[in-house]
Amino acid sequence: MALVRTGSGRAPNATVRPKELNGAIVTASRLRAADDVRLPSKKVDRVHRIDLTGGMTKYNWAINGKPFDMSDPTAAPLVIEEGQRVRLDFTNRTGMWHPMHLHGHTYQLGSSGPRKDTAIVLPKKKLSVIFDADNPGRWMLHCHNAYHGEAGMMALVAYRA
Ligand SMILES: [Cu+2]
Repeated sequence: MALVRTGSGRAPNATVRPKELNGAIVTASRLRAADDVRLPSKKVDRVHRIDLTGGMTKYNWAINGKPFDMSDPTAAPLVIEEGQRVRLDFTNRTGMWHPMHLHGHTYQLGSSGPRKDTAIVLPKKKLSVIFDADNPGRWMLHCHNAYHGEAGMMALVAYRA
């Protein structure tokens, strides 16, 4: 437990239990995209498998078994093309949570789930997300646990020129 001061007032007793902690935890699977942001139904043009790999002992966090190479960042991009409907199939092969973040886009969880730019992939679980390739460029896909990202759990998503 920690105490964060944002103004005046007395610190609560160290045994305090905020009543919010007794509520239900809302997970993404219980959320739906609002009508005006839900992706229209469309055939998927490109699928990339994203296996989250590595572990705490060797600290060899990576994607598809290969740590991102900072000295050669464009060496092995996940290629997409403008206009494509893209699906990323995450499989977390590790024993830790990984909040996977894609720059430049928001993806949708399933056919009607929430639009997000970061989604937690639980240990030993799979998660598929879809997005429309509507923002040409080169974008990082990475674990938002910065220690994992810096260790190598990153990839480059690149539009074909
Ligand atoms: Cu991670």
